[in-house]
Amino acid sequence: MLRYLNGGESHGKGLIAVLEGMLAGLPLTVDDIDRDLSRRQKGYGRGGRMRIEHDRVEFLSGVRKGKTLGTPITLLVKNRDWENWKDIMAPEPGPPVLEKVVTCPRPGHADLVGAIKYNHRDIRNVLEKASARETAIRVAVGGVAKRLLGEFGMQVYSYTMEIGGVNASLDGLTTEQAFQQAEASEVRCPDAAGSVKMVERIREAKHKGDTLGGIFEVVVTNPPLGLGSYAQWDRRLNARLAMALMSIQAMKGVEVGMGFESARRFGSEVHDEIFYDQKTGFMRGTNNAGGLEGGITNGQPIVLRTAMKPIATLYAPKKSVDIQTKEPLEATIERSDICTVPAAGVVGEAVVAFEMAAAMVEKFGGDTLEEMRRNYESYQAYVRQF
Ligand code: EPS
Repeated sequence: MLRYLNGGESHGKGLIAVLEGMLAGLPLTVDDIDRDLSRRQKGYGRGGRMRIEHDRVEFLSGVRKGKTLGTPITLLVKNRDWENWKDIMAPEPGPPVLEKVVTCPRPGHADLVGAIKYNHRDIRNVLEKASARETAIRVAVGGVAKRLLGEFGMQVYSYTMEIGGVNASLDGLTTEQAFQQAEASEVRCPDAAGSVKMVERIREAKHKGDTLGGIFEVVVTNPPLGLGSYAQWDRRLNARLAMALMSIQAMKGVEVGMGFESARRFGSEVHDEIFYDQKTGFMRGTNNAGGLEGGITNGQPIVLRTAMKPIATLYAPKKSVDIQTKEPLEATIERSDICTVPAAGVVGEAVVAFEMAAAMVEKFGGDTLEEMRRNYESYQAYVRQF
Protein backbone atom coordinates (compact mmCIF):
# COMPACT_ATOMS: atom_id res chain seq x y z
CA MET A 1 0.00 0.00 0.00
CA LEU A 2 1.32 3.44 -0.95
CA ARG A 3 0.24 6.25 1.37
CA TYR A 4 1.41 9.57 2.73
CA LEU A 5 0.70 12.13 5.39
CA ASN A 6 1.78 15.75 5.30
CA GLY A 7 2.22 18.50 7.85
CA GLY A 8 3.29 22.12 7.92
CA GLU A 9 1.92 25.61 8.31
CA SER A 10 2.08 28.15 5.49
CA HIS A 11 4.38 30.42 7.53
CA GLY A 12 5.90 27.72 9.75
CA LYS A 13 9.42 26.32 9.35
CA GLY A 14 8.48 24.14 6.43
CA LEU A 15 6.28 21.44 4.98
CA ILE A 16 6.94 17.74 5.34
CA ALA A 17 5.48 14.50 4.03
CA VAL A 18 6.15 10.89 4.88
CA LEU A 19 5.58 8.64 1.89
CA GLU A 20 5.30 5.01 2.88
CA GLY A 21 5.17 1.92 0.71
CA MET A 22 7.43 3.04 -2.15
CA LEU A 23 9.45 0.19 -3.64
CA ALA A 24 13.19 -0.17 -3.18
CA GLY A 25 15.54 0.53 -6.06
CA LEU A 26 13.71 3.41 -7.75
CA PRO A 27 16.22 5.96 -9.05
CA LEU A 28 15.34 9.30 -7.44
CA THR A 29 17.08 12.67 -7.16
CA VAL A 30 15.98 16.06 -5.86
CA ASP A 31 16.13 17.37 -9.45
CA ASP A 32 13.24 15.05 -10.41
CA ILE A 33 11.13 16.92 -7.87
CA ASP A 34 12.51 20.47 -7.92
CA ARG A 35 11.53 20.86 -11.55
CA ASP A 36 7.87 20.47 -10.63
CA LEU A 37 8.23 22.59 -7.50
CA SER A 38 9.43 25.46 -9.61
CA ARG A 39 6.70 24.88 -12.25
CA ARG A 40 4.14 25.16 -9.44
CA GLN A 41 5.49 28.55 -8.41
CA LYS A 42 5.02 30.11 -11.83
CA GLY A 43 2.06 31.47 -13.71
CA TYR A 44 0.68 34.91 -14.42
CA GLY A 45 -1.52 35.99 -11.52
CA ARG A 46 0.72 34.84 -8.66
CA GLY A 47 1.18 37.20 -5.69
CA GLY A 48 4.20 38.44 -3.70
CA ARG A 49 4.87 35.27 -1.73
CA MET A 50 6.31 33.49 -4.75
CA ARG A 51 9.09 36.09 -4.94
CA ILE A 52 10.12 35.04 -1.42
CA GLU A 53 9.98 31.26 -1.83
CA HIS A 54 12.32 29.18 -4.02
CA ASP A 55 10.95 25.75 -3.26
CA ARG A 56 13.43 22.90 -3.09
CA VAL A 57 12.97 19.42 -1.66
CA GLU A 58 15.26 17.65 0.79
CA PHE A 59 15.10 13.92 1.48
CA LEU A 60 15.34 13.30 5.22
CA SER A 61 14.96 9.53 4.89
CA GLY A 62 14.31 6.67 2.51
CA VAL A 63 16.73 7.65 -0.28
CA ARG A 64 20.40 6.76 -0.45
CA LYS A 65 22.89 7.36 -3.26
CA GLY A 66 20.15 8.24 -5.70
CA LYS A 67 17.89 5.26 -5.05
CA THR A 68 14.92 4.55 -2.80
CA LEU A 69 15.47 2.11 0.07
CA GLY A 70 11.92 0.77 0.43
CA THR A 71 11.68 2.60 3.78
CA PRO A 72 9.49 5.68 4.44
CA ILE A 73 10.60 8.62 2.30
CA THR A 74 10.50 11.80 4.36
CA LEU A 75 10.38 14.94 2.23
CA LEU A 76 10.96 18.50 3.43
CA VAL A 77 10.23 21.78 1.65
CA LYS A 78 11.39 24.71 3.77
CA ASN A 79 9.46 27.98 3.99
CA ARG A 80 11.84 30.86 3.41
CA ASP A 81 9.14 33.20 4.72
CA TRP A 82 9.55 31.55 8.16
CA GLU A 83 12.34 34.06 8.85
CA ASN A 84 9.73 36.83 8.78
CA TRP A 85 7.22 34.90 10.89
CA LYS A 86 9.34 33.33 13.64
CA ASP A 87 7.72 35.26 16.49
CA ILE A 88 4.20 35.07 15.10
CA MET A 89 4.38 31.31 14.48
CA ALA A 90 6.64 30.34 17.42
CA PRO A 91 5.74 26.93 18.92
CA GLU A 92 6.86 28.11 22.39
CA PRO A 93 4.22 29.49 24.79
CA GLY A 94 3.87 33.27 24.70
CA PRO A 95 1.52 36.16 23.95
CA PRO A 96 0.10 36.47 20.41
CA VAL A 97 1.60 39.02 18.03
CA LEU A 98 -1.53 41.15 18.05
CA GLU A 99 -1.23 42.81 14.64
CA LYS A 100 -1.13 39.36 13.01
CA VAL A 101 -4.21 37.99 14.80
CA VAL A 102 -7.00 37.41 12.28
CA THR A 103 -10.58 37.83 13.49
CA CYS A 104 -12.48 38.52 10.28
CA PRO A 105 -13.26 35.38 8.24
CA ARG A 106 -13.07 35.47 4.45
CA PRO A 107 -16.17 34.19 2.65
CA GLY A 108 -15.24 31.10 0.65
CA HIS A 109 -12.22 30.22 2.81
CA ALA A 110 -11.99 27.65 5.64
CA ASP A 111 -11.73 30.60 8.10
CA LEU A 112 -15.16 30.63 9.77
CA VAL A 113 -15.97 26.93 9.77
CA GLY A 114 -12.46 26.10 10.91
CA ALA A 115 -12.55 28.65 13.76
CA ILE A 116 -15.90 27.37 15.05
CA LYS A 117 -14.99 23.70 14.61
CA TYR A 118 -11.63 23.93 16.43
CA ASN A 119 -12.60 26.79 18.80
CA HIS A 120 -9.87 29.11 17.55
CA ARG A 121 -10.26 32.81 18.34
CA ASP A 122 -7.36 33.62 16.00
CA ILE A 123 -8.27 32.57 12.46
CA ARG A 124 -4.55 32.33 11.67
CA ASN A 125 -4.70 28.94 13.45
CA VAL A 126 -7.05 27.83 10.65
CA LEU A 127 -5.67 29.50 7.58
CA GLU A 128 -2.10 28.36 8.10
CA LYS A 129 -2.84 24.69 7.29
CA ALA A 130 -5.91 25.31 5.14
CA SER A 131 -3.64 27.43 2.91
CA ALA A 132 -2.72 26.18 -0.54
CA ARG A 133 0.91 26.49 0.52
CA GLU A 134 0.42 22.80 1.39
CA THR A 135 0.29 22.01 -2.31
CA ALA A 136 4.08 22.45 -2.50
CA ILE A 137 4.68 19.29 -0.48
CA ARG A 138 1.98 17.44 -2.41
CA VAL A 139 3.82 18.28 -5.61
CA ALA A 140 6.98 16.83 -4.03
CA VAL A 141 5.16 13.57 -3.21
CA GLY A 142 3.76 13.54 -6.76
CA GLY A 143 7.31 13.91 -8.08
CA VAL A 144 8.29 10.60 -6.49
CA ALA A 145 5.14 8.99 -7.89
CA LYS A 146 5.87 10.35 -11.39
CA ARG A 147 9.33 8.82 -11.21
CA LEU A 148 7.74 5.38 -10.65
CA LEU A 149 5.17 5.88 -13.42
CA GLY A 150 7.95 6.94 -15.79
CA GLU A 151 9.59 3.52 -15.32
CA PHE A 152 6.43 2.03 -16.87
CA GLY A 153 6.18 4.49 -19.75
CA MET A 154 3.49 6.68 -18.19
CA GLN A 155 3.61 10.47 -18.38
CA VAL A 156 1.35 12.88 -16.50
CA TYR A 157 0.55 16.12 -18.31
CA SER A 158 -1.60 19.13 -17.51
CA TYR A 159 -2.65 22.38 -19.13
CA THR A 160 -5.08 25.22 -18.57
CA MET A 161 -8.40 24.92 -20.45
CA GLU A 162 -10.19 27.97 -19.12
CA ILE A 163 -9.61 31.03 -16.91
CA GLY A 164 -12.47 33.29 -15.86
CA GLY A 165 -14.67 32.11 -18.75
CA VAL A 166 -11.97 32.48 -21.45
CA ASN A 167 -11.42 29.08 -23.12
CA ALA A 168 -8.50 27.52 -24.89
CA SER A 169 -8.82 25.76 -28.22
CA LEU A 170 -6.93 22.46 -28.35
CA ASP A 171 -8.03 21.62 -31.90
CA GLY A 172 -5.66 19.29 -33.70
CA LEU A 173 -3.07 19.13 -30.89
CA THR A 174 -1.79 15.88 -29.43
CA THR A 175 -1.51 15.74 -25.62
CA GLU A 176 2.28 16.08 -25.84
CA GLN A 177 2.02 19.10 -28.15
CA ALA A 178 -0.61 20.72 -25.93
CA PHE A 179 1.66 20.18 -22.93
CA GLN A 180 4.76 21.56 -24.67
CA GLN A 181 2.89 24.67 -25.78
CA ALA A 182 1.40 25.08 -22.30
CA GLU A 183 4.86 24.98 -20.74
CA ALA A 184 5.81 27.99 -22.88
CA SER A 185 2.71 29.98 -21.86
CA GLU A 186 2.59 32.16 -18.74
CA VAL A 187 -0.88 30.81 -17.96
CA ARG A 188 0.05 27.22 -18.97
CA CYS A 189 -2.46 27.35 -21.83
CA PRO A 190 -1.60 25.56 -25.09
CA ASP A 191 -3.50 28.07 -27.22
CA ALA A 192 -1.45 31.25 -27.85
CA ALA A 193 -4.47 33.45 -28.59
CA GLY A 194 -6.30 32.03 -25.57
CA SER A 195 -3.25 32.73 -23.37
CA VAL A 196 -3.25 36.40 -24.33
CA LYS A 197 -6.94 36.72 -23.50
CA MET A 198 -6.49 34.89 -20.19
CA VAL A 199 -3.67 37.22 -19.16
CA GLU A 200 -5.90 40.19 -20.02
CA ARG A 201 -8.70 38.73 -17.94
CA ILE A 202 -6.36 38.25 -14.94
CA ARG A 203 -5.11 41.81 -15.37
CA GLU A 204 -8.70 43.01 -15.36
CA ALA A 205 -9.40 41.04 -12.13
CA LYS A 206 -6.29 42.48 -10.50
CA HIS A 207 -7.32 46.01 -11.43
CA LYS A 208 -10.68 45.44 -9.73
CA GLY A 209 -9.12 43.84 -6.63
CA ASP A 210 -10.77 40.60 -7.66
CA THR A 211 -9.72 36.99 -8.29
CA LEU A 212 -10.38 34.33 -10.95
CA GLY A 213 -10.74 30.57 -11.18
CA GLY A 214 -10.75 28.25 -14.16
CA ILE A 215 -10.44 24.72 -15.48
CA PHE A 216 -7.36 22.58 -16.03
CA GLU A 217 -7.00 19.18 -17.65
CA VAL A 218 -4.72 16.36 -16.49
CA VAL A 219 -3.86 13.50 -18.85
CA VAL A 220 -2.01 10.28 -18.03
CA THR A 221 -0.64 8.60 -21.13
CA ASN A 222 0.01 4.90 -21.56
CA PRO A 223 -1.63 3.45 -18.43
CA PRO A 224 -1.89 -0.35 -18.35
CA LEU A 225 -5.39 -1.80 -18.66
CA GLY A 226 -6.72 -3.06 -15.32
CA LEU A 227 -5.82 -0.55 -12.58
CA GLY A 228 -8.67 -0.04 -10.10
CA SER A 229 -11.70 -2.30 -9.70
CA TYR A 230 -15.48 -2.41 -9.83
CA ALA A 231 -15.42 -5.09 -7.10
CA GLN A 232 -15.83 -2.55 -4.30
CA TRP A 233 -16.90 1.11 -4.32
CA ASP A 234 -13.72 2.48 -2.83
CA ARG A 235 -11.52 0.60 -5.27
CA ARG A 236 -12.95 2.40 -8.31
CA LEU A 237 -10.03 4.38 -9.72
CA ASN A 238 -12.23 7.12 -11.24
CA ALA A 239 -13.56 7.82 -7.74
CA ARG A 240 -10.10 7.87 -6.20
CA LEU A 241 -8.81 10.23 -8.86
CA ALA A 242 -11.79 12.54 -8.38
CA MET A 243 -11.22 12.56 -4.64
CA ALA A 244 -7.55 13.35 -5.08
CA LEU A 245 -8.35 16.29 -7.36
CA MET A 246 -11.18 17.53 -5.13
CA SER A 247 -8.82 17.48 -2.16
CA ILE A 248 -6.80 20.32 -3.68
CA GLN A 249 -7.74 23.69 -2.15
CA ALA A 250 -10.48 25.58 -4.07
CA MET A 251 -11.56 22.74 -6.38
CA LYS A 252 -15.29 22.55 -7.04
CA GLY A 253 -15.78 19.86 -9.66
CA VAL A 254 -14.13 17.05 -11.61
CA GLU A 255 -15.04 15.58 -15.00
CA VAL A 256 -13.78 12.28 -16.41
CA GLY A 257 -13.45 12.11 -20.19
CA MET A 258 -16.50 13.64 -21.86
CA GLY A 259 -17.76 14.31 -18.33
CA PHE A 260 -20.84 16.54 -17.93
CA GLU A 261 -21.26 16.74 -21.70
CA SER A 262 -22.03 12.99 -21.81
CA ALA A 263 -25.14 13.72 -19.72
CA ARG A 264 -26.50 15.81 -22.62
CA ARG A 265 -25.92 13.25 -25.41
CA PHE A 266 -27.45 9.98 -26.63
CA GLY A 267 -25.65 6.81 -25.54
CA SER A 268 -24.74 6.14 -29.16
CA GLU A 269 -22.74 9.40 -29.19
CA VAL A 270 -20.94 8.67 -25.96
CA HIS A 271 -19.66 5.09 -25.72
CA ASP A 272 -16.34 4.17 -27.29
CA GLU A 273 -16.71 1.35 -29.83
CA ILE A 274 -14.53 -1.74 -29.52
CA PHE A 275 -12.34 -3.07 -32.36
CA TYR A 276 -9.80 -5.87 -32.58
CA ASP A 277 -6.58 -6.20 -34.52
CA GLN A 278 -4.24 -9.24 -34.44
CA LYS A 279 -1.19 -7.08 -33.82
CA THR A 280 -2.46 -4.51 -31.30
CA GLY A 281 -5.31 -6.45 -29.67
CA PHE A 282 -8.44 -4.60 -28.53
CA MET A 283 -8.71 -0.94 -29.59
CA ARG A 284 -11.03 2.07 -29.40
CA GLY A 285 -11.73 4.70 -32.01
CA THR A 286 -12.58 7.38 -29.43
CA ASN A 287 -11.85 8.08 -25.76
CA ASN A 288 -15.02 9.66 -24.41
CA ALA A 289 -14.70 7.49 -21.30
CA GLY A 290 -11.45 9.26 -20.45
CA GLY A 291 -9.63 5.94 -20.05
CA LEU A 292 -11.87 4.58 -17.29
CA GLU A 293 -14.71 2.06 -17.54
CA GLY A 294 -16.23 0.37 -14.49
CA GLY A 295 -13.72 2.18 -12.31
CA ILE A 296 -10.90 0.40 -14.18
CA THR A 297 -8.32 1.76 -16.60
CA ASN A 298 -9.05 0.54 -20.13
CA GLY A 299 -5.60 1.30 -21.53
CA GLN A 300 -6.63 4.59 -23.16
CA PRO A 301 -5.19 7.86 -21.81
CA ILE A 302 -6.81 9.01 -18.58
CA VAL A 303 -8.41 12.43 -19.08
CA LEU A 304 -9.61 14.50 -16.11
CA ARG A 305 -10.78 18.09 -15.95
CA THR A 306 -11.05 20.04 -12.70
CA ALA A 307 -12.86 23.31 -11.96
CA MET A 308 -11.23 25.74 -9.54
CA LYS A 309 -13.19 28.52 -7.91
CA PRO A 310 -11.67 32.01 -7.67
CA ILE A 311 -9.33 32.46 -4.68
CA ALA A 312 -11.21 33.58 -1.55
CA THR A 313 -8.87 36.41 -0.58
CA LEU A 314 -10.03 39.54 -2.39
CA TYR A 315 -8.29 42.90 -2.30
CA ALA A 316 -11.78 44.39 -2.70
CA PRO A 317 -13.16 42.36 0.20
CA LYS A 318 -16.69 41.05 0.66
CA LYS A 319 -18.89 41.53 3.69
CA SER A 320 -18.12 39.49 6.77
CA VAL A 321 -18.45 39.63 10.58
CA ASP A 322 -15.70 39.95 13.19
CA ILE A 323 -15.73 36.74 15.27
CA GLN A 324 -14.89 38.63 18.48
CA THR A 325 -16.97 41.82 18.29
CA LYS A 326 -19.70 40.34 16.04
CA GLU A 327 -19.60 43.68 14.18
CA PRO A 328 -19.99 43.65 10.39
CA LEU A 329 -16.64 44.15 8.70
CA GLU A 330 -14.98 43.67 5.37
CA ALA A 331 -12.99 40.41 5.22
CA THR A 332 -9.31 40.65 6.16
CA ILE A 333 -6.96 41.43 3.30
CA GLU A 334 -4.12 38.91 3.44
CA ARG A 335 -1.47 39.08 0.75
CA SER A 336 -2.80 36.83 -2.00
CA ASP A 337 -2.67 35.56 -5.54
CA ILE A 338 -5.12 36.74 -8.23
CA CYS A 339 -5.31 33.47 -10.15
CA THR A 340 -3.53 30.17 -9.52
CA VAL A 341 -5.10 27.97 -12.18
CA PRO A 342 -1.70 27.56 -13.93
CA ALA A 343 -0.17 26.30 -10.66
CA ALA A 344 -3.22 24.17 -9.88
CA GLY A 345 -2.60 22.14 -13.04
CA VAL A 346 0.85 21.19 -11.75
CA VAL A 347 -0.69 20.21 -8.39
CA GLY A 348 -3.32 18.21 -10.31
CA GLU A 349 -0.55 16.27 -12.07
CA ALA A 350 0.97 15.45 -8.66
CA VAL A 351 -2.18 14.17 -6.97
CA VAL A 352 -3.13 12.14 -10.03
CA ALA A 353 0.40 10.73 -10.22
CA PHE A 354 0.17 9.66 -6.59
CA GLU A 355 -3.14 7.82 -7.12
CA MET A 356 -1.79 6.12 -10.25
CA ALA A 357 1.37 5.04 -8.43
CA ALA A 358 -0.76 3.74 -5.53
CA ALA A 359 -2.86 1.75 -8.03
CA MET A 360 0.31 0.35 -9.62
CA VAL A 361 1.66 -0.75 -6.22
CA GLU A 362 -1.71 -2.32 -5.45
CA LYS A 363 -1.92 -4.26 -8.70
CA PHE A 364 1.69 -5.20 -9.37
CA GLY A 365 3.03 -5.07 -5.81
CA GLY A 366 6.53 -6.22 -5.04
CA ASP A 367 9.17 -4.81 -2.72
CA THR A 368 11.56 -3.72 -5.44
CA LEU A 369 11.28 -2.00 -8.78
CA GLU A 370 12.60 -5.14 -10.52
CA GLU A 371 9.92 -7.26 -8.90
CA MET A 372 7.20 -4.86 -9.99
CA ARG A 373 8.65 -4.83 -13.51
CA ARG A 374 8.53 -8.64 -13.74
CA ASN A 375 4.92 -8.68 -12.55
CA TYR A 376 4.00 -5.86 -14.93
CA GLU A 377 5.63 -7.49 -17.95
CA SER A 378 4.07 -10.91 -17.42
CA TYR A 379 0.66 -9.27 -16.96
CA GLN A 380 1.10 -7.18 -20.13
CA ALA A 381 1.99 -10.36 -22.05
CA TYR A 382 -1.22 -11.94 -20.73
CA VAL A 383 -3.31 -8.92 -21.78
CA ARG A 384 -1.81 -8.99 -25.30
CA GLN A 385 -2.81 -12.63 -25.85
CA PHE A 386 -6.31 -12.35 -24.28
C1 EPS B 1 -2.35 31.45 0.40
C2 EPS B 1 -1.94 32.76 0.54
C3 EPS B 1 -0.68 33.24 -0.05
C4 EPS B 1 -0.27 32.36 -1.21
C5 EPS B 1 -0.23 30.94 -0.66
C6 EPS B 1 -1.61 30.47 -0.39
O1 EPS B 1 0.35 33.14 0.89
P1 EPS B 1 0.87 34.40 1.68
O2 EPS B 1 -0.26 34.83 2.56
O3 EPS B 1 2.05 33.95 2.47
O4 EPS B 1 1.25 35.42 0.66
O5 EPS B 1 0.94 32.76 -1.76
O6 EPS B 1 0.38 30.09 -1.56
C7 EPS B 1 1.65 29.72 -1.30
C8 EPS B 1 2.41 30.21 -0.33
C9 EPS B 1 2.14 28.70 -2.21
O7 EPS B 1 3.27 28.24 -2.03
O8 EPS B 1 1.37 28.34 -3.12
C10 EPS B 1 -3.57 30.99 1.07
O9 EPS B 1 -4.07 31.69 1.95
O10 EPS B 1 -4.09 29.92 0.73
